[in-house]
Amino acid sequence: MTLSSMLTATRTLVPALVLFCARPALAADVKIDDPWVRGTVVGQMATGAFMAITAKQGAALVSASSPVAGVVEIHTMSMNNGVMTMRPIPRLELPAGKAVQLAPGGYHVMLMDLKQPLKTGEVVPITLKLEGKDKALTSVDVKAVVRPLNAAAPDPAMSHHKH
Ligand SMILES: [Cu+2]
Repeated sequence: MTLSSMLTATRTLVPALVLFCARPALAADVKIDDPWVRGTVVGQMATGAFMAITAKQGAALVSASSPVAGVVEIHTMSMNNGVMTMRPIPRLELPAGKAVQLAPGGYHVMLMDLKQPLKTGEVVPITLKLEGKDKALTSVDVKAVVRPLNAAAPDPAMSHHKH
């Protein structure tokens, strides 16, 4: 049995109720900061979701899903021969106590097969599936706010500027 088929089997066997009950315990252990999604225009099929994830005990982000997207992947972005390319990764390690940044130009949750345009100010529900140190899978619900298409890297200071 491969690791991925084992994970699939685990996912299928764990009743939703158990995930629900496990959430309050995990909520204290995983902190999601500033989740947002880059807005899209009509006809655009994909966009990125960004946030900072801190797992107190250490964990790994193994998958994600959202009702607005047919396919959701975890991506990394890097420079290859001077070209920015992104590719899916099977898991994103979250070292204990360290804030892992999902930000433009780097790691992101890729929302693909979008069912409708995402307008500024809308809230996009995203469910993150995390694997704990004990290999147990838990879901964390995130509400990501849609920011304008041209939004750059998250800068919390920006929102406090008054012009
Ligand atoms: Cu991507």
